[in-house]
Amino acid sequence: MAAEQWMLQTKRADFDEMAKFHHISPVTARIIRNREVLGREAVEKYLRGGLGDLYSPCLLKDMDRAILILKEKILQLKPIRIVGDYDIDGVCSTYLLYQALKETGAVVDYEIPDRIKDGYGINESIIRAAYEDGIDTIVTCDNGIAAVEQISLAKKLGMTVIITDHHDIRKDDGQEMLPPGDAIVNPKQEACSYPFPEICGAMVAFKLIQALYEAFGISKEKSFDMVEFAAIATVGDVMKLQDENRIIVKEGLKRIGNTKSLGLLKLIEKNNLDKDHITAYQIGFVIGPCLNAGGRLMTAKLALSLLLCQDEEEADRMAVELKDLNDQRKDMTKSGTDEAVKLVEEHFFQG
Ligand SMILES: [Mn+2]
Repeated sequence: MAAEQWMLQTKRADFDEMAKFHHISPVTARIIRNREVLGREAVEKYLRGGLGDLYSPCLLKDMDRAILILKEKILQLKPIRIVGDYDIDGVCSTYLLYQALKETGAVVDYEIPDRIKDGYGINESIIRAAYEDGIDTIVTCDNGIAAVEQISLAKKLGMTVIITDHHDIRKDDGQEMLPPGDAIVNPKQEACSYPFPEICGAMVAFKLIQALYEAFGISKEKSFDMVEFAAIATVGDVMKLQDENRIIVKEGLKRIGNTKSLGLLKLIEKNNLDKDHITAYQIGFVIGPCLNAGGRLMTAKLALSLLLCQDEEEADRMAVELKDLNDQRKDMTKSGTDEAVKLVEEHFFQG
């Protein structure tokens, strides 16, 4: 096996002094410097950052509004519907919000849009169904920011809409095109001064949960109990592992073995992984694809049922089913690749 090659770019900095100050080797100091982590505080956070170093949820624009509205709706027992998405970030966001809202005593359910049938994100049929079901408030996660017409319809029908998302905002002639939500929590907004906007949808949801728990006097520790799902989504949605993302992934991986989700433990077990030593690689290439197999609506709903499941036998059955679905998808990809290689060879490389 070829040895790894590490390139050490030389930059003008006093590595020895830095190493001494942070109690690290000069080589580590140099690597950190080369990763553009600058300043003593940033370096310390990089090395020893923990959950206490996460940014305050209040730094997100509209967070206070979102919490004010949600708290009132929860206390009035108004029916709330979470609308997620069916990739890994959407599934984790939905799971997080659903668990947290239930914790606060909310009347809540969830829905995942059918991307193949209705296109990406929240759509008109979901809005109409929510209206017919007597839903008072819709909370989106990992989607919603682009749904200008759909949210307008929901408003016209008299519903309250809270948007939580992390996707880029569409612009028309340099103007941001924002949907008419009652609160829009998305760090990509121009008017939002959140220090690190490169977070995934589940992280935005996690921030909302932290603020909500504070409003309900629920301990911060309770929100930390769910950190593994923000970590799984951060890796699965391929976010840069810097700043806050690095902390959440580090802490999430540490805590995954103690997860409250029986379904997640079953999925780890069925894939023959060691729950106490899960790596980012295993999240990205084993656990993630199982929660996301084929990117189909059915799988997303099954994944959510698995994560929420509290029955041992049922969880076992669903974990096996998701693993099988992922194995099938892998086989299909493999035979598709083989087929493509064969085609190219026959058509272009005939001797
Ligand atoms: Mn996402």
